[in-house]
Amino acid sequence: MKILNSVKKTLYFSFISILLYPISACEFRAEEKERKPAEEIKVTQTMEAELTRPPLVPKPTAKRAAKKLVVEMEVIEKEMEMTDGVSYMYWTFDGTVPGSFIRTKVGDEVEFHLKNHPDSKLPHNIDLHAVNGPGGGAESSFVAPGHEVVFNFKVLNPGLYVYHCATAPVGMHVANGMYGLILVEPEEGLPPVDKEYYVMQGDFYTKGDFGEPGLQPFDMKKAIEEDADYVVFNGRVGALTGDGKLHAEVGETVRLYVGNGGPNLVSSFHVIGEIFDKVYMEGGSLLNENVQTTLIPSGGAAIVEFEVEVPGEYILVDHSIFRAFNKGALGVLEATGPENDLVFAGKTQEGIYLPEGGEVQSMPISEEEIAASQPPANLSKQEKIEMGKNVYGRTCVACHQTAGQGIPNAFPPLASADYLNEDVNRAIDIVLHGLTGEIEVNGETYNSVMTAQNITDREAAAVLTYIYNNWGNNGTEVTEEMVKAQRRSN
Ligand code: HEC
Ligand SMILES: [Cu+2]
Repeated sequence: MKILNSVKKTLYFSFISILLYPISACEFRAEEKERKPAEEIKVTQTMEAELTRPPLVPKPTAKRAAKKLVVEMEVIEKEMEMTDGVSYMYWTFDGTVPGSFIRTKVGDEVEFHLKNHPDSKLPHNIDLHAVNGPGGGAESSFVAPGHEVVFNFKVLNPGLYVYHCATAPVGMHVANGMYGLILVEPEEGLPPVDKEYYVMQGDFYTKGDFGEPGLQPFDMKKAIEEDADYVVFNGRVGALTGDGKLHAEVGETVRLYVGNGGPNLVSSFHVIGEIFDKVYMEGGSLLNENVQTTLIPSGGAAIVEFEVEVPGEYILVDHSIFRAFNKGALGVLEATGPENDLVFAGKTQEGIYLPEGGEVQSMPISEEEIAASQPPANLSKQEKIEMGKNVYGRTCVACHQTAGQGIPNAFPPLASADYLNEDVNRAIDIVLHGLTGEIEVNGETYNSVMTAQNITDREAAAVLTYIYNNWGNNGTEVTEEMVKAQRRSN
């Protein structure tokens, strides 16, 4: 009886479900009707795709219908500058790192032509993350030097996607710069903004350390160990600084298409001084708001948007911050236009903090006061030593230690230092301009970086005189004129 009962129940529920099924299926279809499946979008016209070099982005697609889109790309292996005095044999899509930006919209049927320049040494291919199909096109696009292949795909999913070479050894092709971005806009297009830019991070592995001059070959061991020498935006140190700065006017909305080619490192993408009003997380459809730093995985992307409220320089960084200041992951967006004191007023007050008295004094401001606070010129040797002691305590002591003894393997000694006593002009030069590379001090090798010290000529003369007249050094007196001469000679 019990069994029969449960069978009845099951039958009953099945019956109900059968009754309900057509209704829910109808509802589902109704929803689908509003958003036509991308496969069903018909294309009639053919159009040559506009491709742009970084940091530029092609025109929005909002105003056009889906089309047959012809993309022409060429693989070029070429030597380019990594940073001042350092070059690298890059492998590229269209001669830039990252490769050309491709802008499509849902429903587009892409006819992709991939050429491999006859001067190339190796075959290459392309895997586009925007493709639904084996290898993202990699298998169909394998192309030998001096050949061209054509393959076709329809873009179905809106989003910002990475493309990259996927020829073995894949890691090496990616590490040499073979990546870029393809944008698939939704049917209605992305909302309009004032400025759009294309930025892509990548990590590089070279035989020599950061800054070591010459043509630097790829280092497989460092790549496997993920020990990057360079982490950069748009293929090289300084691609987005100086002449490469990005621009916006105050009040404009900026949209950055940010990718990460890797091959290894995840980016903590951040713009110093700005908050992302919107982030299309991982380049997909999920919109986040009010974001400080967004993660961009290797082989991934994000679209970030912000309005610029105040003029000034906004610094693009990977907030894994040593990468920014020591490996190159730094760019600049310069905003021009009127100040807005309500949003940002800059430093409005600085006083001297006196905990005991609780009294806050203002800093000297008049020129006379500044002049009076400055020590007079033509100091005697003894006066220089006194002033130098003070300068040393403010600046050099952090690294070279209180008695100039240094720290083994990190900071060379200044006490009884043969290197220091050998050449006074060289020592002046080090204080003014910094020092990198291998040196030997008292029989020990150091290979590190001393940054240029931001001190006046008078302070430099004083601090060096102090050092030369202490801790067993040779008693040299350094004059302001010697420092000035050294500054001029560089
Ligand atoms: C941030 C740490 C740091 C600070 C601050 C610093 N140095 Fe250095 N200094 C170094 C390092 C590191 C080296 C070795 C660089 C290399 O290996 O190429 C060095 C090398 C030197 C040398 C040559 C080597 C030697 O031992 O004679 C002199 C001279 C020197 N520093 C003087 C100064 C003076 C003077 C100041 C302050 C005005 C100063 N440094 C501040 C880190 C520092
Ligand atoms: Cu390749």
